Amino acid sequence: MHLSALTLASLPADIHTPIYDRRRHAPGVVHLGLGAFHRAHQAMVFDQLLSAGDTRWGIHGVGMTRPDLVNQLKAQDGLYAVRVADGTGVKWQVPGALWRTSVATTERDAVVQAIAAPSTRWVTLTVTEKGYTPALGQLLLDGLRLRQQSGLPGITVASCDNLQGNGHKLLALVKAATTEQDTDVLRWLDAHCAFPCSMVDRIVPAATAEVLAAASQALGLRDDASLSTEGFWEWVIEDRFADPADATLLQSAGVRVTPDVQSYEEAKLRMLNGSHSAMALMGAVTGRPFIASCIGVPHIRSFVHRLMSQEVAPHLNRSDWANYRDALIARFGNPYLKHSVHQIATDSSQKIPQRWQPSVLGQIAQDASFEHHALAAAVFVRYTLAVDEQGQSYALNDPQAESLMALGAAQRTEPEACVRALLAREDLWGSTLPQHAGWIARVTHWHQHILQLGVDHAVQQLTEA
Ligand code: CS2
Repeated sequence: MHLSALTLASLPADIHTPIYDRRRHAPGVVHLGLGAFHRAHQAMVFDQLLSAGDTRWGIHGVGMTRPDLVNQLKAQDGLYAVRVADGTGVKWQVPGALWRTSVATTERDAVVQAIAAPSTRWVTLTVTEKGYTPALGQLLLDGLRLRQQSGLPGITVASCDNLQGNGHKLLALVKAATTEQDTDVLRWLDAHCAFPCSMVDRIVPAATAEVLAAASQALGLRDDASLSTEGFWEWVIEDRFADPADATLLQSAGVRVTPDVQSYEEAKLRMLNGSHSAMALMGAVTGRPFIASCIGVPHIRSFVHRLMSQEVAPHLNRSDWANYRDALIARFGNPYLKHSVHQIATDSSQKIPQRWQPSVLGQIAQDASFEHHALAAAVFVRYTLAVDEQGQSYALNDPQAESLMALGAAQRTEPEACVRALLAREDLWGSTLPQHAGWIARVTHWHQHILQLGVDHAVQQLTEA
């Protein structure tokens, strides 16, 4: 038997389940990007607000591309179990905030109607870095225009993707979709809608067979949509809401509301995500499957510690960065997470710009060393060969996969030309680094070291220096 509204009552008593009525009210939130992250992060914040009796936080979840996941969730009435596990213990919870589901590619009109529904007060998004396309701007604009034309109140549209200034980027995308006929909509958008920036954090790996098996054991029911996460979560959001009263409400659920999210965004993208990308690429090339297996290696751990302390922290506006760093290293080692390096290496071309570039530029401006980032970039070059150091091939899952692999293909025979060609890509490295002789020289140096002696040897040498 599956987890569903009907079987919910049969769950063991120690599993936290929704106690509120999930059918009487229309959803107040439309979420675009119904992946693992949202379901174990914001959906659990909204679950808390619903549990406190505020019926406006039910979610209409929209899968952008994957009908399989949406169908599974539909079959389970939007219910799924989350294992929250780390050094402090293991517990299971079934959040109940997901009330409706759609798939954007096949049910676009339903999504537009949902954005324009009278009950909708928020749209949240986790569509990944590569999801910020004109089509997304158009989808949101169509929904917002319909709201405006129906005389409905404005809403809060909150981007929760790992992009610097995500709210500004999203608003720009929506505005870029407008035409001359949209002057009223534009005026209404500016006056009544809010696009706050936000930083979200919780490590939520894509589910594995191990998690699904553990879920059916814990629940006594089959759950094809269960997830595993850590106890830690953070949501820092800019104090900019269509309904200003939402600030206090979100705070009551543990969300940090602040006038300035930028310093949190920067620290998180460069410390957590920057280290993640470096470890993921190292793991992919050395054949270590999970982040925990990478951080468990003393020289990789030392590399990550030094990357954050020496090259990232000097450019952050966060005085508690040493505590933040140590907490991150502990989180990376969480043995329950089984966070696949290939999952994090996915879309590296879209991630590297936010995660590495600002620290390297900061170091250059201060005439300081960028060796750790140069080594990470060299590992990225090696990664484009699509075969690990044991000879196992792997797929590059990236919108730029084809062009990256073409540029990196001959790196064993023409290493310098390949490094140059990959470092010349402004979409990854911006406009300064492709011209910076010192940067190119150091990446070339580490790349040669890696080809001759391997990633571990290079990391060891750098961290012992
Ligand atoms: C990861 C993030 O997949 C990735 O690129 O770096 O998903 C990371 O786990 C989250 O941002 C943590 O909050």
